[in-house]
Amino acid sequence: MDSKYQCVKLNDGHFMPVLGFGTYAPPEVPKSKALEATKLAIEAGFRHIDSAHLYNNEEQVGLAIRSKIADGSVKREDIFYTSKLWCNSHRPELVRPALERSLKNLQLDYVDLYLIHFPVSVKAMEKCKDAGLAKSIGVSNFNRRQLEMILNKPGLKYKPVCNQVECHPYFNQRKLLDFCKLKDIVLVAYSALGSHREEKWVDPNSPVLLEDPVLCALAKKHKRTPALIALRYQLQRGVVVLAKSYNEQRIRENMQVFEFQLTPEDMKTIDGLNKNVRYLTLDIFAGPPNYPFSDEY
Ligand code: NAP
Ligand code: WDT
Repeated sequence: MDSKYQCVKLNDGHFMPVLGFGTYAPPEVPKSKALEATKLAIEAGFRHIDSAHLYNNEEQVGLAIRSKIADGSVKREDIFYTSKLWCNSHRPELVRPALERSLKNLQLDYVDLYLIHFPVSVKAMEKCKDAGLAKSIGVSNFNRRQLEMILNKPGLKYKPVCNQVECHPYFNQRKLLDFCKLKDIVLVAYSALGSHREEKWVDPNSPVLLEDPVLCALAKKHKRTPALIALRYQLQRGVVVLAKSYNEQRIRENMQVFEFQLTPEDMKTIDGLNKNVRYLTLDIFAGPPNYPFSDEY
């Protein structure tokens, strides 16, 4: 059986825990909940924590991490913390100051991973790694063409270690996953549990992932929950998976992903659910060349 702190080795030699804690919540949720939930997540055994400048909670998430360090539960090096560069700081001279602002909010010396939240340029990110402010750098919401553009850049110093994208049984990213594996880039799945349906960017008519009859039947068979089936599916296909919850019981439940296994037939069954349902689409970014979601993958 898998160990609780299972990690993947990134292409720059650092390690990333395969289960991550998602910290985003809609703006109407009080920020104090991020503090509470992140502490509960660390207590439950999460060691990979995903946030971003955009989420406006780095102060609370940083406080949670530091308080679990202060009470002796974990050391800084036990935690893998991801932040992300938002679009308002894409100009090269704004990148490092943006990371330094995140670090100041967090009250941490470095982040483990710094992602470009939405497709643009890279050079200034490499300098953050060289300065030790980010142990690793990666990207998010990049399609294959955009990844290739980066990988083919003359003088590229560091390959992105990961591409964090929407990925779940209704949108399983098989082709992008194969491409990433070929290039030794880890695919990190967000909205792996079907995303925040209450948010304006999620189509209310889209099917509810965790109510899927096939996932429910598999949950019954394994005496688990549809959420655990959706998380386990990703681990067994080599995807690092994020799970957001601000609820103590569900935070604990999600750690059970290491306690059972799906059969190869179960995996095939879940593969069969793929049906091009993307929960996160952002029309305001539409238009070439940077909009990532017009290409097939
Ligand atoms: P998600 O992980 O798909 O979770 C969706 C909802 O599922 C949560 O609101 C949660 O509600 C519920 N849930 C959690 N565990 C459950 C369980 N065991 N049973 C039933 N329901 C459960 O949410 P997400 O925020 O879309 O994605 C996860 C993280 O990925 C984010 O928090 C963020 O860190 C990252 N992300 C990144 C991007 C990007 O552009 N890079 C985009 C989206 C997300 P409760 O809190 O009530 O439990
Ligand atoms: C697609 C659509 C990509 C929510 C929207 C990016 C929204 C980023 C989260 C996030 C966007 C966005 N989140 O964590 O739930 O930039 O608006 O990371 S977004």
